[in-house]
Amino acid sequence: MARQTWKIPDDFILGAAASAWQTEGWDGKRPTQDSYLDMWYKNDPDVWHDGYGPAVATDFYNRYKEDIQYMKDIGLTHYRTSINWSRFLLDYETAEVDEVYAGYIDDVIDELKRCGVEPMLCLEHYEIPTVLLEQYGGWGSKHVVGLFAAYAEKAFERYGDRVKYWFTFNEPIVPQTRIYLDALRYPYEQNTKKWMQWNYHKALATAKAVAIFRKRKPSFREGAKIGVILNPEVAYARSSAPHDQKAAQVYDLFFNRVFLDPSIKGVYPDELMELMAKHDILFDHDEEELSVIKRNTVDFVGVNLYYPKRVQAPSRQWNESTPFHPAYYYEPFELPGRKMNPFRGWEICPRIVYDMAMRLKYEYGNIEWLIAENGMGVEHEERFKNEEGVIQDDYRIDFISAHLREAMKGIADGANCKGYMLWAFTDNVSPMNAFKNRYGLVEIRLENNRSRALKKSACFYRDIIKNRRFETEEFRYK
Ligand code: BGP
Repeated sequence: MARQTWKIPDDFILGAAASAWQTEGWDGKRPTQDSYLDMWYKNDPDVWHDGYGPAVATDFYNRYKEDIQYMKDIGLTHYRTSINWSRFLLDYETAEVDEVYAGYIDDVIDELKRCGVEPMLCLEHYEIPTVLLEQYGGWGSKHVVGLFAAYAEKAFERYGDRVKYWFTFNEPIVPQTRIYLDALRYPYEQNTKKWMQWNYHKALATAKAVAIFRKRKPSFREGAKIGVILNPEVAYARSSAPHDQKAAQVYDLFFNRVFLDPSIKGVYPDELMELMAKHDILFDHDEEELSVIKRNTVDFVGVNLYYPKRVQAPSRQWNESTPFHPAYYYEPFELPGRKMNPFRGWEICPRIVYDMAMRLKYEYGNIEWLIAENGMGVEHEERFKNEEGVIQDDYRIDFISAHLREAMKGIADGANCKGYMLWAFTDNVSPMNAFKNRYGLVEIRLENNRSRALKKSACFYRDIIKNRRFETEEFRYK
């Protein structure tokens, strides 16, 4: 097969991502500062792979200097993590800052900058404080939206002089989809109306944070911008038949446009409003809130892209006593011969990057965006070690190259894609899967006091950052 060489624009971001709760560990955390993830792990440690959870994670809280040295060595242009809301404040009602934790974030930012790595901060990567879930029902509450806005303001105040790239949420749809739509996560309650209320309040919280950010912006770093990281799943219909097309279109409304449209266009799609009313899951809202959303759309978007969503028209009868779930309108379709990552159970389909790029170009005003996460989690990577003990993760190199190639094709066709952030910088803790599937450029050796070691992919990434070019084999899409 012919090899192709791809040139990467000089200003294209080539970074890596992580989050607070998946890396930091609990060292220094006060007993009152549990996040949702901490609470879930404490209540249900057995559902976490090998019983390992966020308690120690990668111990980034103590080892960030060492990790940032690796970032410098690889040459990452940017590093994204989150501020842990539950730890950043001592009092969530008054937004009193915890100086110890805030000082640690100061140090991380300064160290990154000293090493030539631009920090990106996200305000919530599922780290809602537990007490807000217990007292107010979490994102079901309008009061919590206000508390988030107050927290955002404190974070902007503290770090706005040094941090240029801000995000309100990472994948805001995910926790409530797992909790209330599919009842797969603690407290395992199926409640579609709550799911939609959480979706709405997070869109509103983004708009409120954007409004505060814009007010404060003159004192910020030049070029500072605020966005949200979404995980729209490129939805492919099984066929061109109208019923399959409709399945994909409805899937897209409930899972993608529910955040894309309010965040970028400032309005909800009429079709979605109608469907919500029809199924009695319309969120509680008023005109003033909708106008806040309308006036405060994001500057740019982060898009997490891992796999496509393939759907077909439902073939089974829906039992009328089953609570409404968007799956009323679709069922998953498995493409025969699809290429899979068997460890995560996700289809590998690099074309999603190009298709998303074109969608943002034509349907969302060609807003500036970046691939905020893309990566490949693999189990038992130790079997790929060479004689020197370096993991030979050629599959990850192929995976990155294939997805980057689609980004380059998109840019050639006018996409406004500004960067690629690999998930993840080091191996880290996944919800429930913990350290089962490894994603990092840098290996974490749990058995050896969590020592770090570069994988082969880290050297590949260093090369492409330095040389601004990479090669791929041309292959046909599945
Ligand atoms: C994204 C999340 C990340 C990360 C990643 C990998 O959805 O934003 O936090 O976990 O997926 O998925 P997983 O950890 O479930 O394997």
